[in-house]
Amino acid sequence: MTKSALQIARAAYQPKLPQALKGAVVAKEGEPTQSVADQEAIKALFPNTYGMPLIQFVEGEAPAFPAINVGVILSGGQAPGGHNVISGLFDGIKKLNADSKLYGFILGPGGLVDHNYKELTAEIIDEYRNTGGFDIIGSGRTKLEKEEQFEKGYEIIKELGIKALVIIGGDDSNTNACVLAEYYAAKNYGVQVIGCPKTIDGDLKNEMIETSFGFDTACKTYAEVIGNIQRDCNSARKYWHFIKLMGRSASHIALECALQVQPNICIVSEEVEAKEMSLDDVVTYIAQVIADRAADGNNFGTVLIPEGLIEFIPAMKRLIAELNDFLAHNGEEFAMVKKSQQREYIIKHLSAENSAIYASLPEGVARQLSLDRDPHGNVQVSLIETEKLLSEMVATKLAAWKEEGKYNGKFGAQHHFFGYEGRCAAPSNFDADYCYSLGYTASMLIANGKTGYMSSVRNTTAPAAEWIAGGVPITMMMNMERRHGEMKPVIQKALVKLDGAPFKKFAANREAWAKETAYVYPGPIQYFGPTEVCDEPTKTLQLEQAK
Ligand code: FBP
Repeated sequence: MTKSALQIARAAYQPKLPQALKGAVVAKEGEPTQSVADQEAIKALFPNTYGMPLIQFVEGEAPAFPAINVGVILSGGQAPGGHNVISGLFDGIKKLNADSKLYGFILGPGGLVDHNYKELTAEIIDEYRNTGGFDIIGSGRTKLEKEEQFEKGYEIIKELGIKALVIIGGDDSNTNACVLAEYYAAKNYGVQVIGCPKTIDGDLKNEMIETSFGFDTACKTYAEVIGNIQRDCNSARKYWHFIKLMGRSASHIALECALQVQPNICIVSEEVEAKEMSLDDVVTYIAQVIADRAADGNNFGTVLIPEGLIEFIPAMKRLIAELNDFLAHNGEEFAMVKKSQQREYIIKHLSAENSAIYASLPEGVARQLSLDRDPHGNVQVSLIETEKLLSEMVATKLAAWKEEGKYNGKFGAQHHFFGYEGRCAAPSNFDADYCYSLGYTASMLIANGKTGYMSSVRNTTAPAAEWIAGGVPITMMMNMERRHGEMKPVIQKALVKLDGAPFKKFAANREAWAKETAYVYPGPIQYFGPTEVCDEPTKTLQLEQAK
């Protein structure tokens, strides 16, 4: 395989570990824990894994450890640093005993069920250290939730003599990891299950999990290109750039990028919902900023849009809910309708309120809303071109204002969607270190016989040597939520908090950023150089952790 010069140099990078993990490690147990809500219900569902104590690893004397076989799964969307979680896990179990083995299940949780795996040897691991992507074993979105899947998985686990399984995933995958840990514990199968917090979306975080891995690198990658666009638009001064950013429901990525680049506009879905804004309110807000800048002679700017926005606009949410229901029941008939008549078909069948909203949408967006749902029955928000929807509607409003003499600028729009570009970027130093530490910590949780825990590394705004490594019982992060019409135990999703420091910082500055051209150009991620350039955590983490 031909490698770039950076890849070759980067392979030699030794990720930093917390001081406590550098030598022999012992587990210090804290107080028993409780779930964040619905304690009785969660306790009843997880009798074997509920209430376990928090774990912190400290330096100490560790006994000799027998060789163990461990399995690892990458679950869901890619996030920079996944390969380092695996190399940290590999180095950890090898340090415990050089005869330990690591097996990777291929293409996500489906690999466990289908018995599709490969042994990850030192040669393979060395090829992937500090690289982006999940291609070492691939990833997938199969949900591990049925008893027959757990039993199929157990067959191969037994065959390979696997003692512990590490599931690297987001909130849903870690919820499933916890259900699996409980199942194997209840059956006395002697298989431990450990989770690792992954997702570029940044929505798997809480008191004990400061950030999910990949968020740092993905945001820095997007912020680099948004910065470049800002410099371009400040040079040509003729375009408004509408930039949609990945992140599923939560607006963490858009907010973090806004804090890094100081755009003219950033929409935060959670605020739109809290203020019960309509689509027209959002369009009016954007158009007003554009008109105000035009009055100052500035016919250019940037608008950041979180990809989940549409679902947070109350009226759109109602429309999508009815569409989901309608398509679930009439999907076959709908598929038979000629493409050119599908729009009319939907308009005819929806309730009056939703039909009117649907009819008012630009054709392309209306079509995207009626496309196939994902395996969980959700609209695939990354396929909806919200950036075009907003810019078209803004253009219409500005044209009307022009007629009324309220606007006399020129409006030219460019559209971008940044998502996949950042998910497999080579991990920043932060993610390389954080991920390696998470993987290494997972090996220590395994060595200490733990199951149903998520690997946790805290104090992450301090230098890596001062990070605190340990484990958090996954049940501690759970509450009951309605999913597909049933109450289910799930890890609470972290949306942007409007009273949190990152949003407050943005809200305090946005008026100035709208009017002035206060762009910041973060430039590309740096791997070699001064620590303040190479190791800086996200603005979100810095603001959240500032005591
Ligand atoms: P995870 O939640 O699995 O980490 O995935 C994150 C994400 O990148 C979202 O931001 C995005 O909406 C989605 O995956 C896209 O999914 P797909 O890769 O299936 O197109």
